[in-house]
Amino acid sequence: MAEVIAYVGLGSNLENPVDQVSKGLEALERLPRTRCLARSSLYTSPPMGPPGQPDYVNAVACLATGLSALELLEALMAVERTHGRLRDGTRWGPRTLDLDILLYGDARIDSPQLRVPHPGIPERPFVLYPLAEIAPGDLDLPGLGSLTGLKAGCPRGGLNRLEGGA
Ligand code: PH2
Ligand code: MG
Ligand code: MG
Repeated sequence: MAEVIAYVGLGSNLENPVDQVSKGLEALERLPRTRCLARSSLYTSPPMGPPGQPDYVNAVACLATGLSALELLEALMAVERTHGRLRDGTRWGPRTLDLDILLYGDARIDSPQLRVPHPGIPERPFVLYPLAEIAPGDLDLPGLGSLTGLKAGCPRGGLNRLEGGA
């Protein structure tokens, strides 16, 4: 299969989030049939979702991958499990490491396992700003419009770039 450019969002707010996201970025470099083309800085962001959970550390990576979207999803879930990710069913609850496929080439996927582009992108500064840091030019997100336009409609809301990066 030809390589596809995919963007992956990383997030953590438990058990040393900077370390979780840094190690998560390293794990992406080791995925089969996949090259990591770019990684954003690390950012801190207030939690979106249930209150009373710690702030998040977030980042975005750009991959060139020969994996299908579902193969990539499986591989990302395997990495989450090695980071001790437990799924107790709480929506948007705290997590050691979350790896989300944001974009997979120009694909639009709406299946029970996977929705691409990730439907939360327009309202998530912790995705839009790191994505804009590494995306070449003004990216068009299938069905969602331009990255510049999406960013203009989404205030940073407490998002902070961490010095030193990943
Ligand atoms: N991820 C969530 C829920 N809430 N909030 C922030 N700031 N960053 C995240 O990555 C995040 C979140 C569900 O995946
Ligand atoms: Mg997520
Ligand atoms: Mg997820």
